[in-house]
Amino acid sequence: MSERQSLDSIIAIEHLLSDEEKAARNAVRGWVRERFMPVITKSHRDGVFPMQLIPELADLGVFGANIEGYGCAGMNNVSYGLVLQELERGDSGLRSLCSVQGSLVMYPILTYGNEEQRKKWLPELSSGRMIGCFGLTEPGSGSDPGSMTTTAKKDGSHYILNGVKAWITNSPVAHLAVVWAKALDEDGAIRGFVVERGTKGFETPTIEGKWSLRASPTGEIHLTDCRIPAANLLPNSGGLKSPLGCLTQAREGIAWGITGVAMDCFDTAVSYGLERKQFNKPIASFQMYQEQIAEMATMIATSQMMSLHYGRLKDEKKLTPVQVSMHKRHNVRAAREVAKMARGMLGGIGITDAYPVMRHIMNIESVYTYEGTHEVHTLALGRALTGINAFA
Ligand code: TGC
Ligand code: FAD
Repeated sequence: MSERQSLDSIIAIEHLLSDEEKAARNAVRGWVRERFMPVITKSHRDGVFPMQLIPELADLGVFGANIEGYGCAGMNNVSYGLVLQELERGDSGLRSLCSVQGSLVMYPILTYGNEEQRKKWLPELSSGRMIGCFGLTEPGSGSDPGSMTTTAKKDGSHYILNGVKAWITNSPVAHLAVVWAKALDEDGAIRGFVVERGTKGFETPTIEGKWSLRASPTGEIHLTDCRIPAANLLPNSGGLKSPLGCLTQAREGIAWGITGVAMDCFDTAVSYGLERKQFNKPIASFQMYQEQIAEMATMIATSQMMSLHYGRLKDEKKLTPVQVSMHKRHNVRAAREVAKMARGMLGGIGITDAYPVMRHIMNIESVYTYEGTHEVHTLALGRALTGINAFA
């Protein structure tokens, strides 16, 4: 036997984190272990999010954690990334809830809203008293959101919204939705609107039959002559770049978060391999098992290093959308490979929920697709690196 080293000690980036960053990460890591892990297997089986935990999440400061003011924690982007990593180590649905709330609902209200709108909604959202959702995708408009058909028609001091949004995280439980629509009185320019639950013509049916992100509520948004006050228009939104700006925030969080899944799969496979014996030896002693451990460790190291680098760039306000595309594309693919290896390394029991790996594998399929599919980010990078736009 030789001395065992931790993956953290080999990656050796701990000393590059401040005490504040480590404290934010450790607080969420402890909460996930003590409060979330005991309930996630049943939540996943039942296909429900443990809504009773939302006040505790708000107390941890995870909603809009990188926003200053309005009751938000005001963390830097590295701390926020580490928080998302720890949430997603628990379950991608848990990280999704926080990503949508912070990056896709609070961020557009902060960035494209006026002060009155910020004061009205941001404290409700940071405290978890309100849950929000983000309606961009439609049944006929996914990777190409510019082709959306949802419309907003000005009618005196109101707008009338019509259309259907599909695949919307949290819509069945949301108190409000940030909805993107083409404004008919502005030559079809895309604008953002806040629609509150209870408004006539606003329905949010659940999408049933999901085998991925089972602990995350996903639904549609049906807008049928839905009449909202004109004051609910986000006045500084305009054009496809507004929703895409929100996606840049959320994609960066996903890139950080998904490595938590890879870390959980790695830890599970290493522990299992050291315990489980075949041919009178721990299976971790076999060369092919060790090769997979080495591959997984290297992918996690690369992902973490990329996250830290891009997190620091974001804190310097230098991070660009194409860098975020590379980050999301790389880290999600790496986690998908790590999780697949871990599943095989657990043998038969790996297909059950006795271990978290199969649940992570199922979840990753959504993460691979949402917030820009793997192929969309490939082409975003291809466009930047060649100057040729393959989407056009
Ligand atoms: P394109 O001509 O490239 O851009 C239009 C305007 O937008 C600007 N822009 C961006 N701005 C900020 N961030 C980005 N990532 C941006 N990408 C582009 C661009 O500069 C331009 O501005 P301007 O001033 O010239 O008007 O637009 P395109 O129609 O060619 O589309 C490009 C493409 C395919 C990359 C884009 O449409 C895209 O990203 N498609 C993927 C759609 C997507 O990701 N949907 C996600 C829906 S939300 C979701 O999945 C939530 S899951 C949440 C969870 O549970 O965690
Ligand atoms: P399509 O765009 O039809 O793509 C199908 C396939 O074709 C993909 O493999 C894609 O990569 C490929 N493809 C498409 N265009 C090209 C191209 N030009 N070149 C090469 N390949 C291409 N949306 C929201 O607005 N809000 C949410 O909260 C939200 N939450 C979601 C939660 C879940 C669980 C899921 C699964 C999705 C969610 N989405 C949400 C929607 C998500 O963003 C879309 O599913 C995603 O953008 C892809 O769109 P699509 O499903 O219509 O697939």
